[in-house]
Amino acid sequence: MDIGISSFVWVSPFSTENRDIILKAKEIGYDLFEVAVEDKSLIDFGQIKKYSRELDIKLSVSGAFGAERDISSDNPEFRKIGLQYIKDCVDIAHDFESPIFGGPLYSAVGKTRLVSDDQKYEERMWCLENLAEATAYAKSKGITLALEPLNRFETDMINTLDQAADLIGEINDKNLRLLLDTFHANIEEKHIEEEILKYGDLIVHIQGNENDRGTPGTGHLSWDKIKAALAEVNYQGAIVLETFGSPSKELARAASIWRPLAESADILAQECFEFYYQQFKS
Ligand code: LER
Repeated sequence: MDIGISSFVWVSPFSTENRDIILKAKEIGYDLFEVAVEDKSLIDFGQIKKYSRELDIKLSVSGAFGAERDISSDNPEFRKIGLQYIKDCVDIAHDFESPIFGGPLYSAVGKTRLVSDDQKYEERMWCLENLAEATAYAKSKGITLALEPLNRFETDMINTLDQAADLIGEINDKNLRLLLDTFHANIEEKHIEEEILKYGDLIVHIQGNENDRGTPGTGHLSWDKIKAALAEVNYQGAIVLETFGSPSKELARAASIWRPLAESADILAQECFEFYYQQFKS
């Protein structure tokens, strides 16, 4: 199992100027660096790819879905922008030789409303229409989209793996699969390990976050049960730390990160590596 770390731990938004954090991740011992794509214009993707190859560290790609990148929006322009953003990130993943592009593809982070059944249905139809096109595009590039349930405080659409599996089932394409973020699952699932056993064949990427989004292994997640369940389903993907060392423009209010979650990003990165390595690689 590859162990990785998200650019979000150190910076938001990630830019070419921050490329030294890739070196930090490599020096700590991570196998993989996850580039959170907030603003494409800030990133020289060719340079980042070249640098990661020189360092011999893998890359994965995650999305930042703000209000204007919403394939379920009642604003057709935002749906169009959201679909194009997913396609652009698929191209980036292809260029980076990342097998996946992951995130809450289905809606904007922070969109939480009590809406009528009719509106929910209409938004789901827009979502499915665009998700089908995005999945077909990802398939054409050999990339798998990894759909991430978020907790109820960050989305009103897909909170559980059951709901995600239903949406994936409606598209019914092997290039649309599941991203398990254990921070969100800790809020929405009764037993994370049982959901892993239930959907192990759909889970292609894991963001292994603690219950407080602090250092993994220091909170109350049942990591031994998670490890055993991943072994039982023969999980072959990566596990990546995704927490926020600094508020993200796209996700700030939604992710509600209002205090430091560790002594420093560097200490969090080091301590997470030590935990991940002991838990998942030794
Ligand atoms: C936000 O809480 C989150 O987990 C991110 O992966 C969403 O893009």
